[in-house]
Amino acid sequence: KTSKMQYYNNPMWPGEAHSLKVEKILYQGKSPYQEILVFESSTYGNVLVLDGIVQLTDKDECAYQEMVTHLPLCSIPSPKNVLVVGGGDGGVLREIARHDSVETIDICEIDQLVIDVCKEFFPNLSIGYKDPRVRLHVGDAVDFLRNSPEGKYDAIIVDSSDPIGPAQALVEKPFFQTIARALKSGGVLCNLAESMWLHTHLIQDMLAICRQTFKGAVHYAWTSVPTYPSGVIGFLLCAKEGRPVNFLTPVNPIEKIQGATKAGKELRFYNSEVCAMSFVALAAFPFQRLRP
Ligand code: AAT
Repeated sequence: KTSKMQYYNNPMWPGEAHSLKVEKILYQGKSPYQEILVFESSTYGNVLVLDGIVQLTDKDECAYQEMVTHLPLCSIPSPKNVLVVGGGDGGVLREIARHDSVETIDICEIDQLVIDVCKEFFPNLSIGYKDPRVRLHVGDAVDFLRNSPEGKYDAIIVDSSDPIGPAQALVEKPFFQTIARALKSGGVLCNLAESMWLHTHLIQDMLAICRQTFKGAVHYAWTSVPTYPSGVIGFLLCAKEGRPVNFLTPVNPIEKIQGATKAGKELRFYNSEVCAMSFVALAAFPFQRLRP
């Protein structure tokens, strides 16, 4: 029922839209937080859409989930306690489970309906919930982090939606402060950080907040995800002071983790070279150069 004008009027990317051919609508519903749509596309497999925005597709989810997970987890020697914010589909859980050193995986997703719908239509992602280390918390991540013990996590991965709707508070300074508090010294954060083509100012604001909040290191990485607006997505990598962290050269490379890339469960996108490449600064978007 959405009109053409609405498609070109999303305030996050005014004047543009990306289209995928729909073969079949698989699910349409409304939770207390958002509108949820799942359809089968002709070229990208099943697609999850929240409030009119593509969150993932079977074809290119690997790029996003592998990067958002392994960029932080490979940057610390032996991650044990990990928290996922958002990520109700389970794809990030699936990727964290590749790390043998991990003992607990907490996930705080606001919307139970996203979890249920993904269990039905995205079995390759929701398989992440089958790992016995996973503990699911359904609720707002802002409250969850406010109440979480100080210094609990080695890594926090913020896999949340765009900052309009339930994820609005997740780009503001108080939220980053609660993340820093919940991290161990030398712990790391990987936060979804939008497109450098579309959200230059938002990224600069988030970088400024993070540079005040995380004294270890703050870096911007980006990768290609064809079904996200402008075809790229960025990540903010932040380290709490306490141990030197070099995000560009993994101290815990995925290639050396036993069982991480077992036959039949190979990674499809991330490796240590892709990691190094993702931090390369572009002349037009010199996010890394603001502070060495
Ligand atoms: N891995 C798929 C990618 C996502 S899903 C983002 C998830 O964050 C959604 O399931 C949403 O319900 C959840 N979420 C949003 N706000 C909160 C909150 N305050 N607390 C907990 N969970 C939340 C992201 C795709 C990015 C799209 C880029 N354009």
